[in-house]
Amino acid sequence: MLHNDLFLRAARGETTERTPVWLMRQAGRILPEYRKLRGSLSGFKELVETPALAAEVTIQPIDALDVDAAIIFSDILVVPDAMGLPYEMVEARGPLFPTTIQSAADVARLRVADPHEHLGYVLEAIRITKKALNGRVPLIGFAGAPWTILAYMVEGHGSKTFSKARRLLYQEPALAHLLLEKITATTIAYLQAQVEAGAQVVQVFDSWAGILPPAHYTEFSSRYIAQICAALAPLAPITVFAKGAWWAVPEFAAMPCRTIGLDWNQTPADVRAAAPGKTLQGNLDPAALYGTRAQVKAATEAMLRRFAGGPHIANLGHGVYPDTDADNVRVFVDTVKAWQG
Ligand code: 1CP
Repeated sequence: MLHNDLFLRAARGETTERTPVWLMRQAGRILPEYRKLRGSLSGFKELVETPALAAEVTIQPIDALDVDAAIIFSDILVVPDAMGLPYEMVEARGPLFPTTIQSAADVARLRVADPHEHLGYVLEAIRITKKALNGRVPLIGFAGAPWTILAYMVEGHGSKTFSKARRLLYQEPALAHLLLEKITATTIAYLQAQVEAGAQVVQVFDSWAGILPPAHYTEFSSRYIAQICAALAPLAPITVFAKGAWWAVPEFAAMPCRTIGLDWNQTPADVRAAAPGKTLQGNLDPAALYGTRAQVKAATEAMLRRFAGGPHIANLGHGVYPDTDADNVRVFVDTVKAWQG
């Protein structure tokens, strides 16, 4: 039995006594207990691939910040890894793929991964986390959107422009679709397995949505997100967070996702009008947490007012920045909890 089911009810579109709150990237470097554990290991991958440790880190923000949901500690890049394209996490720089996808032969070599065989460590982390949470809060599973995963597989690392990945869409659209189909098949099986293992809500992160022009977004991203939503909707409520793709809201409104995540450039009233009936999640500017405590409180209250009039899950408009003061995160969380909208 869930002791605190506020997040789950809001994610199902039900009204709640107060607005639930969690933060994207809540498990990670903002918490001293995370940095301590991380420092004792060989690297990020060891943490992600050791289920008991991943579960420990997943629960840290529940203890430290008292948020209303846990998100399984993993990364979107475990999917290419499982498909046969391994990543490395370079200290202080981020992800790196030593080999990238450039040709039809490269795509042909990739497998549609079996989550039980190739991502069993995430599923085991979910099972351990669920047991340890013992119903305190719901657990969120996640995956990257196929377009964002393609972007890393083709580019090989983070980038401001992802110009290699975007070049592929112009020069070899059929090849891009073949790759997107393989990623989508893997992602659907992976999210289904996460739900089976105990994830109660799943979120799709399209972090690089905003670098595509709208027509390309429809063709190369949202059509695959729609397939994921159609496959998952009967199993669990789905959240779609597509950073920078404000113009795609009508497309998400037509999908069976329950919640739409907003970045900080979006206006909640506009999204409500374009997606009636959906729960909205977001969208405080992560940089607002660099303010004084009084400023954080005021900015959080202003955000809550903008979401009035429908179901809302409070969050930031993107992941919390690693150099954010954890005390200010607590002010954000406590302000949401005290809000009498
Ligand atoms: O040294 C470290 O500890 C590594 C930092 C780190 C962490 C804590 C990375 C590297 N990934 C993560 C965990 C992570 N990644 C979570 C954990 C759960 C939580 O939210 O608490 C999640 C949901 C992700 C998802 C993720 N990884 C996304 C989508 C969300 C987003 O922020 O846009 C993306 C784009 C990644 C790729 C990635 N992994 C790590 C970094 C630094 C990056 C971004 C690289 C880039 O800028 O391109």
